[in-house]
Amino acid sequence: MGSEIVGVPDLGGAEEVEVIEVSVAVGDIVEVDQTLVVLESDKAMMEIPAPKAGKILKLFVKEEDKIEKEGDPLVEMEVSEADGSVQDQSETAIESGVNDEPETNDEPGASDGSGLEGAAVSDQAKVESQSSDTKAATIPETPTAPDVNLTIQKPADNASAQSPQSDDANVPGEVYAGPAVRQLARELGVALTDIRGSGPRGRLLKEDVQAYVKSLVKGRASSGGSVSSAGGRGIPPVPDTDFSEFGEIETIKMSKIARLTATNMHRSWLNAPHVTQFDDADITELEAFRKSLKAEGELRGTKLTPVPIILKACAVALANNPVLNRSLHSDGQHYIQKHYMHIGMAVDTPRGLIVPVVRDVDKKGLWQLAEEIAALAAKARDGKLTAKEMQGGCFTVSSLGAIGGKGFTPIINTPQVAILGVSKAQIQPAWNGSEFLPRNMLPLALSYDHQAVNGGDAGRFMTELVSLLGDIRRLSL
Ligand code: CAO
Repeated sequence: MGSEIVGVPDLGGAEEVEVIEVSVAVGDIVEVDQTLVVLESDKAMMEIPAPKAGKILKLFVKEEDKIEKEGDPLVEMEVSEADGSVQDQSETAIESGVNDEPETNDEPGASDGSGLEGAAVSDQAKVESQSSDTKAATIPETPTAPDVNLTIQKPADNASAQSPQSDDANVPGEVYAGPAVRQLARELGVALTDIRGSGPRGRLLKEDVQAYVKSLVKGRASSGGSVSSAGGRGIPPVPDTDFSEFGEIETIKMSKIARLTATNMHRSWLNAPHVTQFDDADITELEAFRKSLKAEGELRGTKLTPVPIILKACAVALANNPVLNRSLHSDGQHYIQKHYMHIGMAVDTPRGLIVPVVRDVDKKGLWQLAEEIAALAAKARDGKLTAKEMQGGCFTVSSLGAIGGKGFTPIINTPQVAILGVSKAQIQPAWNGSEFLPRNMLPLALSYDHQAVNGGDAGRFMTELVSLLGDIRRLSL
């Protein structure tokens, strides 16, 4: 047994070097390459690893100490005599996405104009030290100059930073993490930039990576594993919060419908790139017509609300714009064009949101639709819908008209590719070319899946829908 002092290595000209972490304590048994101390300069972060296995006898530095010069002692270790060789500092490696960093780009976060700010926070583009200033000019016998891993924190400005292997590329901002942590993150397939560091100055520790992965696994499990992170950076989970710290709380069990709705909304939101298009339909004449049918409705025992008329208009607009009556095939190569016109209708019930489907809307008259809608809504509220009555929709209408609001962006009921959100109609001044007139305007919002529907398709559908609702005689054309 003998003792050995691990000292400050060649700093490659770095200035204002500070101890940001002492990773061991006196008495610790350490493995070869285990991090002893972490230094940070204006340019880089350096992990000082144990050159050999052994026991920590003495610490010469503590966190926030300033390093005076190369060779200053950091740690004294007890090591086996048989293993007492001093390591050659020429093995020093630089971990960086860059080779020759121009001085002008030294500020963390500085843009290089490539749009890849922060991309050099790469742990993959490993460059063995070749330039003379990164090698030790003199290797002191004692203290030992260990292998040093230097992680450059500043942004890249050359092509090497754009290595497709870089898990941090394209992500602005600094990442304070040593090579071992980066290695771990790489092995686990997580991006360092998604993880919050709990070490000094926000430095990422192995424990942070492990805790992050645990939380992801937990998040996936609780969402029924429906969240796919394949090919992307995954979805950072919302951290658990103890709300009782801030006041009185109560934990309420979600109903099955609420849980299903949450899963379906989450899946739709994540799978369909949503675009929402807005317009207002002038339903002044429609409303006059509807009111004129009130007495007849009473005789029939049916009330004609705007919803059956909106469904009918949607069926006509869908027939003329069949792109919105499609679903995407799961093979990613085909569309499935539907030649039937079943339209879902969102119903607000005390147990949650339910969407019964009105079948063959295109083939039915307004009174029949009104009856079916009222019957389905009643069944939905009473919990008496059959599974079949909720299946097979091509498109959905969600009407909040009776509740209020000027507009909302509905979430598509996938695998459908579009949904219409209807808000409360209101009298608005409308310009007829010579004067403002009070008109009853119905706000509409069409959300569509931009994988299947283009803006032009949606625009044509919406324009036709507005025109149909503006003059319902057109429904019969
Ligand atoms: N603007 C102004 N008034 C409207 C309107 C609109 N867009 N839509 C309906 N109304 C009026 C109706 O004309 C009726 O008034 P009158 O009695 O004076 O004629 C009144 O509001 C009540 O209508 P209703 O709700 O009984 O019937 P409906 O056919 O309009 O709606 C249904 C049926 C099932 C769609 C509705 O009851 C419902 O549940 N809506 C909520 C849907 C929902 O929750 N969507 C959100 C999904 S995402 O969370």
